Amino acid sequence: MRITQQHIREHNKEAEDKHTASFLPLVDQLDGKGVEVDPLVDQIASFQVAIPSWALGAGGTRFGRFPIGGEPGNLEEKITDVGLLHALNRSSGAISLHIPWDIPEDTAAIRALAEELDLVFDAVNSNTFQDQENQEHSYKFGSLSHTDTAVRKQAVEHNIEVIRYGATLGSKALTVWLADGSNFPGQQNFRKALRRTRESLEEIYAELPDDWQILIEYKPYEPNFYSMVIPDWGTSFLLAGKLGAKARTLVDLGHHLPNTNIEQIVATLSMEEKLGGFHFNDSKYGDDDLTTGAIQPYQLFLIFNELIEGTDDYADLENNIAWMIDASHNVKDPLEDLLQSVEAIKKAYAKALLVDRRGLEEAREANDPALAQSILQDAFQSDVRPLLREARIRSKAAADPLRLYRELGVRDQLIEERGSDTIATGL
Ligand code: PSV
Ligand code: MN
Ligand code: MN
Repeated sequence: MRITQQHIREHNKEAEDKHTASFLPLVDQLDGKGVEVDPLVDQIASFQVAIPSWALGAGGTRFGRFPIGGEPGNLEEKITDVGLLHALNRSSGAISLHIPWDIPEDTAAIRALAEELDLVFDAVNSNTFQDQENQEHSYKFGSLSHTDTAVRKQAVEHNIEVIRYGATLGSKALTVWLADGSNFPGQQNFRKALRRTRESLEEIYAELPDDWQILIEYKPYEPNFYSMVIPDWGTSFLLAGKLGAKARTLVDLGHHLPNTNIEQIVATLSMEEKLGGFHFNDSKYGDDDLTTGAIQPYQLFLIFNELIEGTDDYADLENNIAWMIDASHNVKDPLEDLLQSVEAIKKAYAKALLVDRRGLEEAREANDPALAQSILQDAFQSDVRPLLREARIRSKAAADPLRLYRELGVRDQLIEERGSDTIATGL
């Protein structure tokens, strides 16, 4: 299945009149506020979000899984799926791999396929939260923090192997998420577990190429329900500080207790130059991994507002942070879901770019909370959809990616090619 420029052109031709009718009044309105539209559209167009290889199949819960058919059965097919997304929105030009689910057997062919689809490889993820077939030691009681040196060594070696795989594909970061922790008070010595984790991470850090980063993810609970070895940003930040300049914190939006002020965490990490990347998703209760922006779009906007507050150079912002999605569930077509997540992220970015920064700062300095709030909400309530559409049209993407996806019957074609009884690796 390929989406061609011909498909895009025909679709965009049809969308043209309606688009112009909504875009031109917005240009007038922004002009009136002194906002230059062209650079804004360019910034929105260039912003890319990486797609997780593990979210391309229907997700499951521990109660069941309902395959949708046409799911990618190997790495080539996963890359092909991300290529479809990127052809539709020109905003998903990267894939994040998870080893050992995505071991590149023929590196040259994998690289060639990615290049052909205009994709790059974002952070590679290690997996020490499951036991693999033929694995010598079990991770049942932890990996990098395990009491047994042999288990820790195996987990360290796995991470080093992941770096090697990533390097062959041009990745520049390793993401480490640990399921390590305990289920019952008294089960684990907190101090020893954290010290062992640090030592294991130091061994991995020593193997990082010069231009790489290690991104340390945190999570307050699950699969362990009493304690996690890296439960929060403070612990991740502490470890990243001890490791050195190439170590940073990764913020997965679902990895916080309800009502945590994530935007403030983002502000502090970015101020300290320790913000390495994101796993975008949304949630109402826990690590729900719902479509980004589906539940709390204002929070997403406030996060981008802090990111923009902390930068003078948007290219730097776009290039120095790993922007990744980590969402997956069991009721939507995953490709449609990912198109919606990317759209929501770019909307939040565009709205944050519209904030009257000078006005906001003056209101803050004057201790005027009502004015500060209305400045923020003025940007948040702007309808930026015409700006995003214009950015897509200029990048030769589809005016309405989801619509074109459906019109072309992409899922049906994938089912025809790959069958209806497919299962993709992932969670
Ligand atoms: C764990 O909940 C997590 O968010 C980590 O990022 C993993 O790498 C990912 O899910 C997929 O397993
Ligand atoms: Mn994650
Ligand atoms: Mn998660």
